[in-house]
Amino acid sequence: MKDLKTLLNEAESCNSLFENSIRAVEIPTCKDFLKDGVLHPVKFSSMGKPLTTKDTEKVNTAFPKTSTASGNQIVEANGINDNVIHNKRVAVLFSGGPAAGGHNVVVGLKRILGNNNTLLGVKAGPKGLLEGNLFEISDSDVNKIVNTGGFDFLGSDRTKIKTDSQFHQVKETCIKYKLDAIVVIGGDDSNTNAAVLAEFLFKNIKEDGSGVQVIGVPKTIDGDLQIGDLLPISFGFDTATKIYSELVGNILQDTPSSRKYWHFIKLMGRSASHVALEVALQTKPAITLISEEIAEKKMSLEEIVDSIAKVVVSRAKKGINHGVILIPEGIIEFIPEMTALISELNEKMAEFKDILANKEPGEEKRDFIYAKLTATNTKLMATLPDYIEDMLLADRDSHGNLQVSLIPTERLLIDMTARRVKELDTHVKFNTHNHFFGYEGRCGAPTLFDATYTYNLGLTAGSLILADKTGYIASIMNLDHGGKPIALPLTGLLNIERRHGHDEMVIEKALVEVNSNAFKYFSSRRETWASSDLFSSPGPRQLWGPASQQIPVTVALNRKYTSLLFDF
Ligand code: FBP
Repeated sequence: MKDLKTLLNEAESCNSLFENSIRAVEIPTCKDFLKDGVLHPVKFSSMGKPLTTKDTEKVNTAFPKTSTASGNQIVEANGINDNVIHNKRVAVLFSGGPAAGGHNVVVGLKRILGNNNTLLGVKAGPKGLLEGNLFEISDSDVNKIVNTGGFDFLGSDRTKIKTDSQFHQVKETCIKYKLDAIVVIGGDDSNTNAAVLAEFLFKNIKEDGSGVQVIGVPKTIDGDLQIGDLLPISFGFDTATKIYSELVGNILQDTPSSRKYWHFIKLMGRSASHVALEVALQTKPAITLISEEIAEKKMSLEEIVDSIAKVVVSRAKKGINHGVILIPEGIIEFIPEMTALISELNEKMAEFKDILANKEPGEEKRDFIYAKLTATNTKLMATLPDYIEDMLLADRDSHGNLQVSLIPTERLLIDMTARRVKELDTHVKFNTHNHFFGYEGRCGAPTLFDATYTYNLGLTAGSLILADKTGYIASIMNLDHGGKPIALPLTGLLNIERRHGHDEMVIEKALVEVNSNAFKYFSSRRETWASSDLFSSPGPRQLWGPASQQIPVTVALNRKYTSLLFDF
């Protein structure tokens, strides 16, 4: 019999009772990959549907090799691939923010490539690819990481591969490690990078003149990499939103218990409000702001604050001096006057990048930029508190994105709402707390849905490589009946957007649509949720039992599934 200290020591390095139990959970597999119960790679055939955007013609000209090879056709799994070539050397990397289930993509890849091929892990994301920081992944590695959260097995980063010297470095890594393929597990920006790499590595990389295949896998907790039925959701969204829903549900349960606080909760999701909408549908708080609706209705900051304050006052009149308000992380970029300001700031910060690099953050940086802005924007900047101004002037990430997770919008809204509530009714009690739920949700152990989805995405990505495909992103459709492995041509997803002060070909972010089923259902219920406490507290995510099969509510509503459960 082991003593308690020995048992505690043995739990170190991700060996808690929970972690050891989840490793043993069996992962459902799409039937396309199974023959007599044994795992096999699949072959692909065209679904007869090309994928296009408004800029496809220009994209085809810029990406002639991959767009010609794929014909921008969507392909679907079509039978077992008995003809696979062996001895492929495949590298896999994580790119961007972590999302639960990434480890299972690696597990799926390793298992489908089998022992006749080699899987190499790239350490620390795209930067590791540039530096040639790769190692061979073993069976015991994948047995250790299966069903666990995080990206810690490999690490990740946000390096964008864009310069000639970086492309040259990637080529060197491919030659050094004799790579045949690279799998990029990332969001919209990382998959844009995958499209560029696929084109660059298409041929003349190896001695025989052949190229290196590149396959993308759709990851991001933000849920903004989704393409209707073809790519119902990015992985990590389900786990993150269930973790946030548990936390929000707990706070909701506290509010009528302690009866004295309004909680302003900012939820991660850089641009789109999918996370906020999903958590709202799972927990039903008094108020949820949806950035896309604010942009559509052209609501000013003052109007938003006024609408919140009115709910606070009307609940107070019924004796309800508490509530929860959900705020999407990226809201600031959708408020029309702020959109104009941020867009001008982005242009100016790109134009004066070198000068700004030598300016001290704070007053010096602010004064320099103030002088470059239009009068309207200078005036608007001056009305914002310093804690917002400084964050608007913080460095953009390497893809040109404003780092919205650093902007304390929840604090700004509390300050402004408090003033407005006083103007409306001086007797209303308005005690507040602010929270930001973001990093808590990205690395938790994947839900059964994310564990299953990612494993099958890994099987799909590996099959695409063994079928000699390049320039595709793996996907699984029909989540509610069987799951169908498919792949979308990356060039069919690219369109032209203004970034870093100039036009770039990128994958468009999928935003919340105000005419979607999920938004319409939310808007049909929100007044009722605002006027009384009808919240639900969904509790911790389950890996066993009936609740374990639940998929995101927004996905079920938008895809018109007849149940909330996935079925692989
Ligand atoms: P990805 O788009 O790379 O998946 O990252 C999403 C995200 O989690 C956003 O929700 C958030 O704004 C951002 O990453 C935070 O980034 P960082 O980890 O660099 O602080």
